[in-house]
Amino acid sequence: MAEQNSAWNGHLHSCLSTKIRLVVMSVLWFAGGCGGEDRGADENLDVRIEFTVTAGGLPYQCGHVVDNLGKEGAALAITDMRFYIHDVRLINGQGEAQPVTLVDDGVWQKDGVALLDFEDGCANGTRQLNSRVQGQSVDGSYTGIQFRIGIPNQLNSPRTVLENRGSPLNQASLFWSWRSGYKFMRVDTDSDSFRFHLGSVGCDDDFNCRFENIPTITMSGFEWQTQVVDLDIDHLLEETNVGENTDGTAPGCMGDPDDPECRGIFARLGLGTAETTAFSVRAK
Ligand SMILES: [Ca+2]
Repeated sequence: MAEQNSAWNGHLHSCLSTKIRLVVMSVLWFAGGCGGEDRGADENLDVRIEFTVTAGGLPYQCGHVVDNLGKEGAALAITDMRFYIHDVRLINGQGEAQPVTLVDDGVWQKDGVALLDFEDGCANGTRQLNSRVQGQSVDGSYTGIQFRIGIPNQLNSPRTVLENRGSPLNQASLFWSWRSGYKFMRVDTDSDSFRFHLGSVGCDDDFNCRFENIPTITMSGFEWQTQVVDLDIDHLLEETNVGENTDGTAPGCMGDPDDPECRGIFARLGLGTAETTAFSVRAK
């Protein structure tokens, strides 16, 4: 009986070992398959798209005072300047858009989202900077670009736990604990009465939002090898009185389209009927 048990145990052990090996091999095969999906079969073009931010006609510098900002010409230091983008596409001469598959890099890119970070920790941000997104696309000649600002709605949630998200989706300073969901773009100043945080607003528990506030930026005449995408803060704020906040509203613009401080900024980002004028194409 003991021998039978031993034989049976031996058979069970051997059988389990085989099964475990098969499971491990399947997992490895599956993981390899998943890794392979990062780069689509036809995606053999390595793409690097560079961004700049301009303020007062000069490259943006964290904490430096910019004169003549907004409708009334205020002087403010801009102390945070970060935004997420996703759904990056290059557009060819026939008007066809090819996705750029962003590579997870453990810091700036994850799950198809990239964080562009132009502040160096002069106030509440981080020392690290990032001004480019990297990925793969289908080989070809491209003359335009499209991308969306923010986080895809399916990655956003009032219950999002940042600790489990990985960088760059784990930044507490880019999350609205008081209203839920991510801050898609964060522009702070040294004035308590003006800051601009873009995000989805009016969302229910399933994150169906009255205003998703995810702008789509499309630009023609863009060649990624020789040109950059520039965000001009002067243009972003030019229709807004940044020196004074409307009574009874959040300081500056916190994503509510009905807030007078949001109207001009939303129009400049192409939210609504206008095309963006805050973003433009510049030579490298
Ligand atoms: Ca930073």
